[in-house]
Amino acid sequence: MERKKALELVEKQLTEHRYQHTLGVMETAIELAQRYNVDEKKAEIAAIFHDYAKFRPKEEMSQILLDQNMPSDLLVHNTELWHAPVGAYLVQTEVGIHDEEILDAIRYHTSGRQDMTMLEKVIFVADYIEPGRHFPGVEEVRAVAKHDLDRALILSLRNTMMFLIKKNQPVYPETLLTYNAMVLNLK
Ligand code: DGI
Ligand code: FE
Ligand code: FE
Ligand code: FE
Repeated sequence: MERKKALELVEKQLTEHRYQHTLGVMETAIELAQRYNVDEKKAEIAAIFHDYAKFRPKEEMSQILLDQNMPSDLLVHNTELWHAPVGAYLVQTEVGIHDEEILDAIRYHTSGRQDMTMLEKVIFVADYIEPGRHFPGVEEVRAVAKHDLDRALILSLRNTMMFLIKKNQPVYPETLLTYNAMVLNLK
């Protein structure tokens, strides 16, 4: 799909702020894809659609999670986790994107998963470091992403988990499993 068409479709789903975030993720994902030899076109499309479901009503998202047999433990965890798998589903059914690599990059962009593909890592890290992000620690992750995508992913997972723990919030098991798998694989 052409970039212009994809952006038109996603803009309708998002607030202006979230659309600007999406443009930042797109630019950053393309840069990372070039740097780490990942398919740029797939990175562009996955980035454009990664937050497609962000503003769907919670009732619609939980219904899709149930109907589509998505991991049921998502229902008891933070609702922020839902838009990723629901987005993968809606991008397939409403937008007609069927590329499994792109859909997986959308599906796992919030929780992460063990054995992430390079495209999944690019989207996850781009989402965290795009120029519109301003939280503590983001500069370090931006710097590390210039030479080591795995370490940048570990840092973003660590920061996210620490942020949740400091707020007395649960950590979705898949996020911790992603962190553990990445650290165990570090060379
Ligand atoms: O949709 P975005 O805001 O662009 O970013 P995202 O899809 O990565 O969502 C991140 C939010 O999800 C972040 O504010 C933390 C929250 N969250 C809640 N529980 C978890 C979680 N993120 C992860 N990775 N794991 C959790 O268990
Ligand atoms: Fe998201
Ligand atoms: Fe993220
Ligand atoms: Fe995002």
